[in-house]
Amino acid sequence: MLIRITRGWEIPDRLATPEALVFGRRAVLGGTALGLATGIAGPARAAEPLSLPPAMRNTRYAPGRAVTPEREVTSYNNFYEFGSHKGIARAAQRLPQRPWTVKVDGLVDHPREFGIEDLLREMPLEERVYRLRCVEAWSMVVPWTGFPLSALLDRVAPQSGAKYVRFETAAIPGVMPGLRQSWYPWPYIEGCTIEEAAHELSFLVVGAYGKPLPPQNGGPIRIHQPWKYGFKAGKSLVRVSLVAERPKSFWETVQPSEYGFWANVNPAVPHPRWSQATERVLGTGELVPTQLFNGYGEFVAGLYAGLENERLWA
Ligand SMILES: Nc1nc2c(c(=O)[nH]1)N[C@H]1C(S)=C(S)[C@@H](COP(=O)(O)O)O[C@H]1N2
Ligand SMILES: [Mo]
Repeated sequence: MLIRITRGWEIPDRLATPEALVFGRRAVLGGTALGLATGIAGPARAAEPLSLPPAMRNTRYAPGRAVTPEREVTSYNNFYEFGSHKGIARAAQRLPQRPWTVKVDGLVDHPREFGIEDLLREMPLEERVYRLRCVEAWSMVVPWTGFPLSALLDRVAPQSGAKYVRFETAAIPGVMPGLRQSWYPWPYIEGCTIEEAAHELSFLVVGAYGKPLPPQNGGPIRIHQPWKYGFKAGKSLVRVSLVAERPKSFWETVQPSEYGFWANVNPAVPHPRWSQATERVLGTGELVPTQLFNGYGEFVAGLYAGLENERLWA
């Protein structure tokens, strides 16, 4: 299903300039804008404007839908650490983006703490236009810059006992007002199997729209596995651990009857309180049919052979 995406959203200069060059320039501009925004909104700010190295688009994963306008993606967010509503973008500007480290540890031969700048320099950056389908039945299409999770795992050499990957995200009380909602099991944890983590589609995201990933979208680094519901996509990662036991996620702890470990998108399996058959497209408001594995079945269905007795869909 390789449908050419609509080009109507693209800015005119991108049509006339090689993408890598455009992204290089836009990254610098975007970084400056973000640096200024951060300076206005909060006390913690990077002295240097953030920037993102240029990255070529990988066209293997055509989204089959138009890219969602950037302003929608950066202003309609789920990030409970900043509040349990969609309008957290401004508050999230207080999340310091530099320095930032991600500890990669657990059952690995070479545990290491990576600075975000090390990752930007060392990892094979590319752009992928992925869909994101929230369990709340809305969706979006975003050009993310990032690198395969497998590239990070290769660096630390997982041991044979590593069966799962646990993602831990930032929890900074002075910066994140949502943490005062003490009935939630902070920090926000997510996880997947080692096979899912090694899959080519599992992507660590460090940018969006050719610019550094904004804090409200999980800057400076988040995970995205586009065949799963959006709540699996932990934002602002601080630790990635290879473990023997299945991690228990934030939402699984809060409401196990509604949110499980696998959470693969399936239009035929309703949420206990609503249908998952269709989704509302951010930006246009259009209602479209939801696809099995969010349309990525040709890539990922094989991961689940023999797991039919698992609760794969919620
Ligand atoms: N740390 C953290 N990560 C999170 C969340 C959150 O509340 N906290 N919300 C999740 C949910 S439910 C969704 S749909 C996506 C939303 O990503 P977006 O705001 O970039 O669209 O982030 C996911 N990652
Ligand atoms: Mo979500």
